[in-house]
Amino acid sequence: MAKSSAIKRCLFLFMLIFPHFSTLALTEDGLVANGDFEARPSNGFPSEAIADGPTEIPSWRTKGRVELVSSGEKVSGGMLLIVPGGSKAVRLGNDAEISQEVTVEKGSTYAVTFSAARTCAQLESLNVSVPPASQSVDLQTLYNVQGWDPYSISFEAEEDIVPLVFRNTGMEDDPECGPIIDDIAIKKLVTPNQPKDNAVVNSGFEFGPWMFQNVSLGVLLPTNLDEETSPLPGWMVESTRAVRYIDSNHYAVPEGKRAVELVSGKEGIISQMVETRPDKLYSLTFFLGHAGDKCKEPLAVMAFAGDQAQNFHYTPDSNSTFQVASVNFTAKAERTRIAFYSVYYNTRTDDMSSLCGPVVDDVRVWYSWASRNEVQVLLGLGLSFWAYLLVLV
Ligand SMILES: [Ca+2]
Repeated sequence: MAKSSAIKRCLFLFMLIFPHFSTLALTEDGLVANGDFEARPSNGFPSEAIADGPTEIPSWRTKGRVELVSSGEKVSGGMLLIVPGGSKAVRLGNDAEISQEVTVEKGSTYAVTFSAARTCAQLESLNVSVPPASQSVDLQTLYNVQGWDPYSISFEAEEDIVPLVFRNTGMEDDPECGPIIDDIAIKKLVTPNQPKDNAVVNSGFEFGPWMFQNVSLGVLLPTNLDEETSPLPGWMVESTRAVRYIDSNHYAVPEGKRAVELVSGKEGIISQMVETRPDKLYSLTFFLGHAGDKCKEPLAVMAFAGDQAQNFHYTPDSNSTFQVASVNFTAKAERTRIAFYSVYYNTRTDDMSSLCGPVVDDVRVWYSWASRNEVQVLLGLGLSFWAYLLVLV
């Protein structure tokens, strides 16, 4: 008797506590609640036209003119609306926004991946914020011919529950203009441990934002000048245009499963400040490759290490999609900037408009066998040894 009542009491306590736990459960890596907008509103999808009026979007709060759009739908100009994934997406009108609360770990850094398309040729941009962090993503540049791209931004969680807000800050004359967004996912970022023999953090780009297995477009990383909160831990995108984060499921990746494709010419720069010791001689080595995405050659990168800059052309080899390149430099300070950009503006040979470029992976900065001074001392010793021998003979 006593035993069964104890069990009942436990069950009761469990039932009391469990819902509490479930509301506090951390948002898992991957799609946020109804992040693909495929969940059916209680009054049906607007295309079913049962009732006029604002559409409720399950799991999201909306402000202003937010519409659920369907693939195959046309705007008044006859242009087909682009729906990045599945059959539904949302379009944000002037000053409109959608938001939902996500449960995160205070103090941790998260990357948000989302797909976006512009609907009109005008300047369109999207503001993604997790207050107080906020970032505007420029949708003006079409990186690929499909008309949409996945993007990623990042934030540091200042609370355990934070609002994730997508807002169209634009003011278009045409109410049918405004960015379309879809496939919103979140991922908690981990900064990798640093190996002893390499000063570069996240040297193989294996740590980065969420990527959808079924999406073949990579993820664009827009400007991010804050190395502490970067969707690509350790790295900054310090230029006006984006670089593309690519995966080995859809691209030729030199090392591991992820790499970076420099798709914006001189306007797409990735960089990192690495720890160095002044006056020591270092080598920067990296893999320079072709993404296997029909990118038209020539491909070349400009690599920077401290005060050294060197240009490397990708020379195709039938056995490999990448080659090793290296730059020697003498560190001048405790921290040295390394950076890469694409020398050319490349496009794909099949559509002549999708942007592409050289791939960089497995970036290493390590001590050369001796510092320049030590080399000079050794050379000096060698010379005096021979001079001594000559004198003896
Ligand atoms: Ca890699």
